[in-house]
Amino acid sequence: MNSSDLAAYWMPFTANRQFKAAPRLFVAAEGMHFTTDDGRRVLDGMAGLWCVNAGHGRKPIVEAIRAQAGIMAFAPPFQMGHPLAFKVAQRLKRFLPGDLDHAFLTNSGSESVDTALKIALAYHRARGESQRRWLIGRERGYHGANFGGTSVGGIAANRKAYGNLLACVDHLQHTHDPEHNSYSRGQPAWGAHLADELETRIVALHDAGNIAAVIVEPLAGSTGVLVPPVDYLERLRAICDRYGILLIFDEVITGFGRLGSSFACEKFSVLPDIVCLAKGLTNGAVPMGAVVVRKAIYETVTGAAPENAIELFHGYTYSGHPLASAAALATLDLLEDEQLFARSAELAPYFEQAVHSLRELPHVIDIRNLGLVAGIELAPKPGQPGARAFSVFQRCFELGVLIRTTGDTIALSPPLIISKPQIDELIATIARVLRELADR
Ligand code: PXG
Repeated sequence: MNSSDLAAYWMPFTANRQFKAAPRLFVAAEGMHFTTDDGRRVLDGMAGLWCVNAGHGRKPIVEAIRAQAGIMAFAPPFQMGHPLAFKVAQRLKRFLPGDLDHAFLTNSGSESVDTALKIALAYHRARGESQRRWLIGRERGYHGANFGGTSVGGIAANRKAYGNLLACVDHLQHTHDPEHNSYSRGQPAWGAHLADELETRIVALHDAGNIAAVIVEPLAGSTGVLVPPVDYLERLRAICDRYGILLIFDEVITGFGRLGSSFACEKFSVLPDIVCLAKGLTNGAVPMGAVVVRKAIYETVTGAAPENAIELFHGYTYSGHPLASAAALATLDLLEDEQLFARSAELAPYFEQAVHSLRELPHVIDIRNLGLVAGIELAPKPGQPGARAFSVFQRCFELGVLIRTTGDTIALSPPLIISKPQIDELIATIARVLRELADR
């Protein structure tokens, strides 16, 4: 494609002018690899964008989408239904712990987050506590790109162009302190006390009776992989319980096997009130998200409306889209049939050893990991934040390996089907590039 072919598309979260001057295009994908437009195979160290957990081009998913496209590609989701959407919700209920029993279907993580925030507000209103309007996020959190998610999100660059955002939003501190928890393997021992700020500052300032919900990523992905300290999520849960505040886990990245368990809430044995899902739900093959809520939330919101009335004025034309539903059902079957959550857990110690082997390499200042996700933080170039990691990304791509960088952190999140030799290749390529760039 020449530069005039590229001009019209305004690319998301991309340096458009830089990209269009030197484009990187994928045209095919299978298993652990993408193929570029010039025919090179690239090892996928990122599961696409944290979503292709079962690997690319998986036949059962492809076939399910193909078949459903021929049977019925669309059915109206409001006041009508089709069986597959109900089956997806039923399957999610089986996958998730406790009484997380009811799923609202969306088309992305961003829509899941905004849906979850609305459900939290509607729930308190249905209980006669409509003054509970404050939504509490966390610094460095990423909850998608819509207005609600941007508001509770804590990444400055994502917020600064967009004015005041939602009014009643506050943020907890993030959990990373290089002095105390750098180079942790798995969960850092330090930092549980940071959850107490919910009580000592946020509840003290706004009053619990005004707070609707707290939303966190159990493991913060986008900001550069921040692993929750031991006992941190447990403390958040306890404080929320004490004050009737809903706890929302944004599991858009941590769901579907990424942490070596089905979901983070299961891994950490902390039951949230609402879970946001997307990405791995369909293996990235068709856009789909879900918001799974505990029984009491569904029953309270639906129970507060008259029998024949719409209970929640919210939804999307493509909620529970037939192709997405078909892809989700095939994906959930595949994850189960191939026991990919267990595989992720089995590979995790090997992956941990491999990523921590980068510790002594040039520019590395921290390494963090859990399950099959890792962050390798590099010292920024003076005055050019993000530039160093981006040059590592570009060189790895030339050498046939896809990594993701965010700020100056390299994020790794390979498909759960990765083999040990492929983990070695991924890490060896990063090591080679860091050595090459030692003086730059
Ligand atoms: N919540 C979380 C925790 C996410 O990671 C979203 C919500 C939004 O999902 P959608 O499907 O609306 O994009 C995400 C998305 C990165 C990166 O650089 C991560 C995401 C998106 C784009 C880039 O790590 N995660």
